Amino acid sequence: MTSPSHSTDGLPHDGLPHDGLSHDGRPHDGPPYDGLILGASLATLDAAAGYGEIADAALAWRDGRIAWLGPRAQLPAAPEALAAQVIQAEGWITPGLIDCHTHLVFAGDRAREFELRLNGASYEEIARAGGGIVSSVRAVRDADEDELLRQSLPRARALIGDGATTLEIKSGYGLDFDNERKMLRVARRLGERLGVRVRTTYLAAHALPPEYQGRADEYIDAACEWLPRLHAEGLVDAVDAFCEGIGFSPAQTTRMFEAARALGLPVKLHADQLSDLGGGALAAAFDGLSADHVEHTSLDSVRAMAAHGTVAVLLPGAFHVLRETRLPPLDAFREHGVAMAVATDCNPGTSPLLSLRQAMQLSCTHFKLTPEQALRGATVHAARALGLADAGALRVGASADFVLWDIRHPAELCYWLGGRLAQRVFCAGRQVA
Ligand code: DI6
Ligand code: FE
Repeated sequence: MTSPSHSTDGLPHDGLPHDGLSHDGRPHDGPPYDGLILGASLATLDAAAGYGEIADAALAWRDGRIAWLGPRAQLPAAPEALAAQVIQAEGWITPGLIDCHTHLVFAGDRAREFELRLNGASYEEIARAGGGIVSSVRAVRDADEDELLRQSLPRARALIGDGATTLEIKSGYGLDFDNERKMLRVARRLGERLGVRVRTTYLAAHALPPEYQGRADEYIDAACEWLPRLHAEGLVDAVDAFCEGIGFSPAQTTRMFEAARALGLPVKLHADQLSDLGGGALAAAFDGLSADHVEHTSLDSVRAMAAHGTVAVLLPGAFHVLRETRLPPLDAFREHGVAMAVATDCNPGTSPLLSLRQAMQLSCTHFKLTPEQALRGATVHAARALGLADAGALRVGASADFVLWDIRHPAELCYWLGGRLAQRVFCAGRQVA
């Protein structure tokens, strides 16, 4: 963490308003644990490979953190003596899912544009009809903060109901100071309202707003100038850019990243989605947390990412919706030991995807990840892509973020298309769905 900053409601800005983590020292007169869940199998993912299965397990938490886990038969005392809340369970418990790349704060939708496209309209015709990314910018600018929150809440609830306990949320449809700020404030408020961890990412370098047409460098100057002001309000956890022919150049991206580095903020990048501009290597050069999309990433970039520990975030939702055919360099990532995360990219244009489990499913079908790799990609590796040390795996001391699933084997998480598998979702020891 960088400076001690605060969210819109003056809460600590790690995104966990009710985490109970600051209650250390509070005398506990009652049983040692706040909660205990018994009988399910655990997939801890707490080792380099495998699910980390513990059959007929028990998991206990206190003050928002996992306090004990293991086979139920090894519990140190009778369950009722250990926790006030004892839950008898069946099925499997995994770490809470981590959606490490979303644009879920937006207004309106682009369903009509989707329909026009399938009726044969070209991008130019859609743009002339007021569609495309600028239509989302217009809708965000027209909505006040409460309205933007109201429209974003059901999307966040859908992701949480399907097992997500951490949401990364980007700005990038405001494209001016007040509207980027509004988006980031809404992201913080979503975390506070729903009791999940939210990590915000400043993505002013997403698209060129109409008022800066032909003046991209001036726009980047402005976006770099807004960043410290938003950071001072505790609204920014990381910085991202869309480095692409239709986005911003590597030089412009570099300037944005330098502004981030000056504030000690980590960076991530929309890299090599439609063409290879060396985005993977650029993210790595700034010790980036992640390079995302990466369909066109070169072997040089893969090597640079491996050397700097930059995670490759796979976004199969956009790949699917855009009917892309160029696969990310999956074998090279594996060969060079680049961790692969999986995320929804939830956005109104290219990935209107409201289930991280569905993204995992798509990563198996399109990118041939195994179900175990996909689950690791939406937990352990997603945590790394956000710089989170205490989430993503079930282990003593980690945040008590976990999901009880109505399944017989973890592969089912990637097997079913749709449906409701999450029975209970806990974030920092509190039930959030
Ligand atoms: N890549 C994407 O997939 C989204 N943004 C980006 O840089 C698309 C955003 C949109 O079309 O609204
Ligand atoms: Fe994206």
